[in-house]
Amino acid sequence: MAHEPRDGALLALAPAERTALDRAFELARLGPAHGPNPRVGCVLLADDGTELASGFHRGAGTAHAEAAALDNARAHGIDPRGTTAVVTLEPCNHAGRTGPCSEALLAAGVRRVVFALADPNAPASGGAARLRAAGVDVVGPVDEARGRQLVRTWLTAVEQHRPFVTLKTATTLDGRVAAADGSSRWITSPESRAHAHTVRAQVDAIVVGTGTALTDDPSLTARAPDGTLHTHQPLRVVVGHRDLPAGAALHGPGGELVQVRTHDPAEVLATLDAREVRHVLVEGGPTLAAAFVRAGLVDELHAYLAPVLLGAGPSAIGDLAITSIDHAVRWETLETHRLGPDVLLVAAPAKPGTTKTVPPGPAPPAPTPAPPARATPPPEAPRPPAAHAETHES
Ligand code: AOF
Ligand code: ZN
Repeated sequence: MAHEPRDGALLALAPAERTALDRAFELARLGPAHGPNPRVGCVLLADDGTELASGFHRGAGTAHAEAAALDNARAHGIDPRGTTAVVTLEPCNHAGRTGPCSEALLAAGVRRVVFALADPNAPASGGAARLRAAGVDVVGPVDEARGRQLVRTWLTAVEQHRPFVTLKTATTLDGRVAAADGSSRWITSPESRAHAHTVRAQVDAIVVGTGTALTDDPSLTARAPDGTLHTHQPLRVVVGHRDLPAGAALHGPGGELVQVRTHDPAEVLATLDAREVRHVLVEGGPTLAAAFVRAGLVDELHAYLAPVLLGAGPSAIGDLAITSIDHAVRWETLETHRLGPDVLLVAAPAKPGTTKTVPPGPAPPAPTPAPPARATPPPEAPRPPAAHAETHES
């Protein structure tokens, strides 16, 4: 797609447009993190830069952010003609679950459109070109990095045709998930477990192997600390061939239960992709976790580390067929958070060539300091109360 030059694209915006873009990103985050569609925010500006109306997308089947902003304007008796629409994602150009935003913006007489990220979703893309062809002043993409970060799980689905995978581990300092006798309740702190539940409430599916399902009899629900179920319950996916007993907790209240009778992570993800699952949380056990790591199908690691030692017992990740440190699977730490006595490490697969082991010999020159870990709050932690009840997860 041909667009305006990217370098300095943000700086070329009017200050009011840059502020409006920040606000559009804030609004987008009020939308649900789960679901098939991306989070999108939109602000309508008057010629003098004042915000006239705004909107965000509340999930598949509801109005897109641009349509929500136009509706919001009209509901307040504001004529959107001549306004500038500032959007986090390129307006869509397709009639899907709702009508094309390009046409809605044209019909409303919007004069200028600024967007952060081009829409890579082929069926929906082309909104910028359509608007330009109709004489609208269109500027974008102006902030691809921020735009991609906001919708990263959805982008994985659009670009790689599979859900984004977060692997969760909850271990002792020596990487164990249970004692030698199999007892495992509880290794991590209540704070860690509460955090893990807020993550569950924001994903589309939780995936475990049959081994874990049979041994631990988990319910795999997203719960508040008092045990009440969150409004959104992810799909509960059990991977493997063995049947679950009729009385398994997984048959109890919670998200839909799906069994995928395979040991191939790619097949699991293909099955879930066909159901428009965008973000899966793999919770174990060690065999399934190892299969996802070996297949290169983990995008993000959430490692909850408790200050506990066991010295024996199964570890979080099974055999990776690695016999030399040269072949270690290395990660890049993105964030660290303190959760009561525990630490949560959020990591992504290291990019090739960035984490070579230091060869023996004289000490290398001191490295430039790493950028500071991102600020709290922890990822996917409960957001501040949203203005709209259905988007507030707790
Ligand atoms: C959204 N919300 O605010 C915008 C989207 O499933 P549909 O028919 O609603 O279309 C979803 C696609 O539309 C989505 O994948 C993206 O490409 C585009 N833009 N989607 O859900 C929005 N602006
Ligand atoms: Zn749209």
